[in-house]
Amino acid sequence: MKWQPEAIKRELIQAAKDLNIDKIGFASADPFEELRERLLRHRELGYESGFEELDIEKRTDPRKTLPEAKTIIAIALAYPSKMSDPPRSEPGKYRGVFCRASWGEDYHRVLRRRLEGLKKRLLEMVPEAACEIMVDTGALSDRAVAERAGIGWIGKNTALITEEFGSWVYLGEMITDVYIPPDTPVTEGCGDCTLCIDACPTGALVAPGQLNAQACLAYQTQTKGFLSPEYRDIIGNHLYGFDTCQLVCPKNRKINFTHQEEFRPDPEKVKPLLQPLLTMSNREFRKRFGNMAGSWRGKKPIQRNAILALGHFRDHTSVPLLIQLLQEDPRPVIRGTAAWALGKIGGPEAEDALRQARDTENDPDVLREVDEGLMLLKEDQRSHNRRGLG
Ligand code: B12
Ligand code: SF4
Repeated sequence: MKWQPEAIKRELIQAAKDLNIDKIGFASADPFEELRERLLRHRELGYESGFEELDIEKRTDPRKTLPEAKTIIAIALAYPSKMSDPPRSEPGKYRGVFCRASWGEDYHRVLRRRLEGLKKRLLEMVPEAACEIMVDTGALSDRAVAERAGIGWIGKNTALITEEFGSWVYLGEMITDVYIPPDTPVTEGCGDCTLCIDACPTGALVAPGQLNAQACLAYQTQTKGFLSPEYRDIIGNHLYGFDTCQLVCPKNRKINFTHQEEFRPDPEKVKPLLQPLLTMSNREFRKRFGNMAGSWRGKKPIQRNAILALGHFRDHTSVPLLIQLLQEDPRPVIRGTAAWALGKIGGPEAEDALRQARDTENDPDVLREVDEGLMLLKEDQRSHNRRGLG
């Protein structure tokens, strides 16, 4: 039997329900002309993160991936925004946080499994169909696809926002050469609201719907080198990703869907104690965090951010550990960041260790951080004296 396009669509919508997919939409596979212009401007302005596909033609023309492409099937899966029983940060037991998009099992795997389920159903109907699945790491803009497929609309914070789940959704798609009637985009918008733009601590939302990714803290938590000084105080205890522009959004108010079991957070993993992170072996890291989306950049950025967080909390109990890192860690980024945190925390042991490092350290980047640490200590002492505490 030959399936008609409308019937294929109906069957896939039913399959999506059976597969526990929260939203499904269908879009034509025509090139994304407006997006191409937007991406070119974005690149010229230096707003890219470097994590995007480089080839703009490939990013905007599905046929560069699948030459006979006719349809893109877009899906969205809701993830939780709240933890039921979050562990508390307390002196000596301070904790870091992973963003919500890193809660539970890595969403790339989860969405891919769901899309494989849809592909199987499509192949039962059209055995000769060609299909290409993408989740995040594919060439296309998942948001632009989801918008065209009527899954939601793009907010001023650049997120794809759905009516039911707010922006707490992951996106994925499957390009196919099978024609399926497309859906129409949603017309809702932000109206006069500018809460996300006002709340962004670095001004990364340079215009409605336009993000300078280089200034976005979500990006900055994922870099592998030293964190630029301007972000060190605002990064707080964020170990991976950043949610502020979604947390302030009224479209996300009271939205917390926990029905996707894979995304339920393990509180000890997504809000882990900071100090134990610093001495973790690669093996321990992979075992504990390897199945989370937030582990994709490896152990070093997480450890660097954990050190910054200890500095942020001024956790005196972490001084011996930070001194050990400053003296022994083979990675300059870790030694240097430890020096900065020691300067931030202060105290005689921290000062001695920094002075000693001044004589023993050879790496120029680390030496710069040691000097910065000593300067922070001096500033702190001066302000103590001014307040009559010295
Ligand atoms: C690179 C990247 C990043 C970079 C840059 C993000 C960015 N906004 O450009 C960094 C590391 C900063 C990042 C952060 C995050 N990311 Co990210 N990221 C991506 C990735 C791989 C590519 C995005 C990209 O090409 N950006 C360039 C911009 C120009 O394109 P775009 O955002 O895709 O689409 C824009 C255009 O379509 C444009 N547009 C089109 N028409 C029009 C019309 C008008 C009038 C306007 C104004 C704009 C406009 O607006 C869209 C939104 O910016 C996608 C996966 C993918 N393959 O698409 C995930 C993705 C966008 N990220 C995702 C998530 C969850 C996040 C974080 C929430 C994670 C976190 N908590 O830290 C944050 C959110 C920060 C933010 N406000 O964007 C989800 C978003 C889901 C959703 N509901 O929107 C995606 C889709 C991954 C997925 N498959 O689920 N990310
Ligand atoms: S906070 Fe306001 S402006 Fe920003 S995305 Fe949400 S509704 Fe739009």
